[in-house]
Amino acid sequence: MAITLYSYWRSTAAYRVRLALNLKGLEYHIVPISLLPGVSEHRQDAYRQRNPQMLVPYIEDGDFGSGQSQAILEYLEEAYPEPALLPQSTAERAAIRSFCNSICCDVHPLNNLRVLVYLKETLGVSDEQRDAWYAHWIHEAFRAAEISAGNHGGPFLFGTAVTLADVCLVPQMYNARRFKVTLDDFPKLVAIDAHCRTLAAFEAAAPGNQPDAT
Ligand SMILES: N[C@@H](CCC(=O)N[C@@H](CS)C(=O)NCC(=O)O)C(=O)O
Repeated sequence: MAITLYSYWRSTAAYRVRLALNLKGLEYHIVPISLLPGVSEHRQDAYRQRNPQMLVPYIEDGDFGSGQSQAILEYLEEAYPEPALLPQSTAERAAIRSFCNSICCDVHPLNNLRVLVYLKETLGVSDEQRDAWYAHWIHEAFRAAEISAGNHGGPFLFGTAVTLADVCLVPQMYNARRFKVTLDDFPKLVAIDAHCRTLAAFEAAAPGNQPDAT
């Protein structure tokens, strides 16, 4: 079946899905959806008819279609189980999902484009205040992650195999750097991120290597 991913090069949520697709060795076609202010293809009718949530990513796999990166990651794990991005152990799977939620539910929604635009354009906060808001929520989650990062050995977040935890960590690290958040307090996360990015699947998913990167 042909897989199509509606993606934006800088979207951390789309970056997660690109990573999972690459790690599973799946072929897919990218349709770029520009989130650039003034372009906003994700808010236009053509895309809204496909995904009324007006967010990227969105995936189509034959007749199946879904938005929401977490739902897509779980779909891919179930539909294409090999190589697995979750371990066999139920407890470890829960721990990995817990980390993923700390990024995808507790950080990302607070720092999403529409939130940052609302802070600035509707509430009138300065660029400095907006950036402080952004860094604050990153630091909250990364402080917790840094404490447990060494608990499973390395070189990945949960030991010797790449998992969905790394798939969620690396895009958030990219986004933190994009917004110039200091990462000095998180040496273990920095090392894990650097290791992940040596893998070809991560390199191919990187924002700068996407067809719509500018
Ligand atoms: N919970 C969603 C979040 C998706 C999301 O927020 N995508 C961002 C890009 S990373 C987006 O489309 N933003 C458009 C906007 O904020 O208007 C997911 O995990 O897929």
